[in-house]
Amino acid sequence: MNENICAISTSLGVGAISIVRTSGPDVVSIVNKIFKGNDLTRVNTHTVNYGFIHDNGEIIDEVLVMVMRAPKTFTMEDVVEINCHGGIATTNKILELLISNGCRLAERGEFTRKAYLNGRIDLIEAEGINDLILSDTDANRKFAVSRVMGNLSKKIEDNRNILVGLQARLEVNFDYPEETDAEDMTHSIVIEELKKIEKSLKELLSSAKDGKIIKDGINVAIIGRPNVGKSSILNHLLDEKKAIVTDIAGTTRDIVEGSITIDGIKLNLIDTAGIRETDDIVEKIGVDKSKEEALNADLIILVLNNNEEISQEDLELLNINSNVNKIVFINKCDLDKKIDESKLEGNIIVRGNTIDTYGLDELKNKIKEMFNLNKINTGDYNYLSNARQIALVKNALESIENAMTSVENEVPLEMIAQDISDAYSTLGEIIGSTYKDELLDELFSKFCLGK
Ligand SMILES: Nc1nc2c(ncn2[C@@H]2O[C@H](COP(=O)(O)OP(=O)(O)OP(=O)(O)O)[C@@H](O)[C@H]2O)c(=O)[nH]1
Ligand SMILES: [Mg+2]
Repeated sequence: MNENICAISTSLGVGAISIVRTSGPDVVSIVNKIFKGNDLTRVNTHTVNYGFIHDNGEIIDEVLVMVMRAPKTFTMEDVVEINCHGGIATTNKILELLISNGCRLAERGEFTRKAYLNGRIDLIEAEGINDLILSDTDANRKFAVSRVMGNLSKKIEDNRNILVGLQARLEVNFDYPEETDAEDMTHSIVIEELKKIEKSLKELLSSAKDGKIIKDGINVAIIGRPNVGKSSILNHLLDEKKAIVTDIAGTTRDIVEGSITIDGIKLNLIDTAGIRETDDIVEKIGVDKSKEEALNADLIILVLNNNEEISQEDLELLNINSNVNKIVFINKCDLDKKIDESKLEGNIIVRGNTIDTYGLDELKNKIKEMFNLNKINTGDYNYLSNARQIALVKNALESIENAMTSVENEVPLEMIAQDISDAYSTLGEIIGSTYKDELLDELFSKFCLGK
């Protein structure tokens, strides 16, 4: 923890400016050794200092150096950041000089890890920081910022506070049963408190899917028989000629992917090979892949041809994955209608074509409705954001439900206290009030270098 670390915090490439960051007890004097300008060991904290980085007198670059003394820094240690000219050679040279003067190259996420271990941020906030860096849509950015600002942490803390209050009140009763001033904890008081937590945790779990949609987007598999216009629909939605379109059935052999955003949410569009019985080995592999995509998607767009009767294959595709949202897009509506829509009863249907944009806006609107994108976007963004958090909330909920069952069965309150304490510590793991080194290694290994 007390080591002096350094890393290039901007992405390494050609750019106007790079930032090399250092953190640790001696970084001010280390940087001072390679800096020509004011004596950095004597400047005020949180100042920007103009000067030069040199290597035994040879000028390496003209720089601005930010000196930030502990504790009001990101890591709560002394932090010095060097703003140098961008480009690979200069930035690497400065990093090299820092290492030869006593810094160690930081591991992935090590600055954030220090910030967490020094108590400046909790684990949810740390994860939020990385998600913010990786966010590629506006919704994702808002979602990550909300966690960086501690909103989800507060929700978890609120529940922990109820639990700790409950524990304290129970303990007074166990320790001083004769104390007449102490509130007599009845089963009904305990159950009321537990119900509040149960409700809050259930809400967190049920809204986690919205968090996943914001973070990962919606995987949309466009499936159907050959030649119905799947690739044309993909191209239309992407507004680019990404997939090859011909009138030869079986044109698309492999999956073709692209993404668009609707209301700030990413749709990962997957165009697939037309599904049919075939002896062609390559096409068969493509067809198998199509079926696999249909099984893994969040939404299937089944494309049918308005100009053809519904075939047995179409009906089979209609039931390919009953667990997933589905929209039937009847394409080629510019041609004569031969399709018998009565066979599609009970399905969400959108009609359109890919000659003009007729139907595509409606398709997007249906997706918005189906996944409640308006609500997700106007929500509080306090969603659980990864499998770790979800698993822990599930465990905590299990302990709460065990406690509730025990209360209902009039089990002595002393025995219920253990479940309450388990729920409390499990919720603590989410924010990282307790942790294991392996967890931190795994979590921070996904971070960018220099963060
Ligand atoms: N009239 C009409 N033709 C269309 C429409 N959409 C696509 N087509 C034509 O239908 C043919 C097949 O289109 P594709 O987009 O390649 O169809 P696909 O479903 O991807 O076909 P495979 O890749 O073979 O499975 C092409 O000749 C397109 O120009 C439409 O809305 N109206
Ligand atoms: Mg195609």
